[in-house]
Amino acid sequence: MKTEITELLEIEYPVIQGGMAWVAEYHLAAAVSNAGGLGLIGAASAPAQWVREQIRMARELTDRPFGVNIMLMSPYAEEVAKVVAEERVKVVTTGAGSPEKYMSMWKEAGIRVIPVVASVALAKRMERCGADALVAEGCEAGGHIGELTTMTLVPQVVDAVSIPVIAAGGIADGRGMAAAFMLGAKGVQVGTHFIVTDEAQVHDAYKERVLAAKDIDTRVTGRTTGHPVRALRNQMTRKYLELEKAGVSFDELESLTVGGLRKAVVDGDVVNGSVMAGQSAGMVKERMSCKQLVEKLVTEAEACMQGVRNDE
Ligand code: TUI
Repeated sequence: MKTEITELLEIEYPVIQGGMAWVAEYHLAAAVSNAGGLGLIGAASAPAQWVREQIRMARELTDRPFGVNIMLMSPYAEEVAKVVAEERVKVVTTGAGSPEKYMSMWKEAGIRVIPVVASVALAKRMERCGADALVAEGCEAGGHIGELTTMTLVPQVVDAVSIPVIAAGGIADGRGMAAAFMLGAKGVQVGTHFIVTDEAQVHDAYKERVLAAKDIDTRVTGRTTGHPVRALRNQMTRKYLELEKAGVSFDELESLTVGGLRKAVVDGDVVNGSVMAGQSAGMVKERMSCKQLVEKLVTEAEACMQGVRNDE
């Protein structure tokens, strides 16, 4: 399946795995890249040395291109930005901010830079400062989100820039992938479904919670604090939303979520932890390998697009 994204990234299929904090480590990234997509190591809030080790371990498992996602709110963002340049990682994606100040360093290192954006304004700024492509992430996604849905964000970003756009948020099967192409995207980024893959080093309780999720099971905490985060509902989200409604301080709210993602992913505490997942969790019903998931997405999307043609 050739698109501007497969050409740019030198990959087989235009499927990028989300750079999910704690979930996207080197086993997952290498498995997705070996399956013909683009695997990402999620640097999240980890120190630079951890990221360097992850890059090197991924290289032991795959000869194919993979990337690193840099979470720009991380206290280590600057050091991690240098590490990916030193290691000459093939692709960098960024989230939760603007990577403008690192752009020239990355371009000089020959890195393909793909910022994740949630608005047209940031998309245009990123194109001006040299981004090779963009991920337009709608608020169906899990974790830290913007305001617009994928359905409305993707076409507006596509119209505003001339670099290729990858759609993210709410995409978990070939129908979603085909729909993204209809909106003008040249690839998709999938997060939630990769959580339940065999290669994802995620506590089984987290995987089971995603597999059991119903359509209306996600909640967004932090809308009032300026840090909206989507996760599966549990005791933590219930408490957070109650306190948020009562107008308690930012620090008090934050104390509920500190270390919460680690608690869920590593310890399997899906009651008090932060079980980040997108709205597509309701469609994720089956465990499979990364290879099976990438191939399922592509085969279904192709069948979908063929079906549309046959209906004409
Ligand atoms: O970054 C994400 N998703 C994330 S980051 C994350 S780590 C975290 N952990 C605990 C609490 C909070 C975060 C979990 N999920 N997605 C990409 C994304 N970026 N979504 C939205 C944005 C975004 C939002 C505003 C990007 C830029 C922006 O404004 C920047 C500017 O300067 O205009």
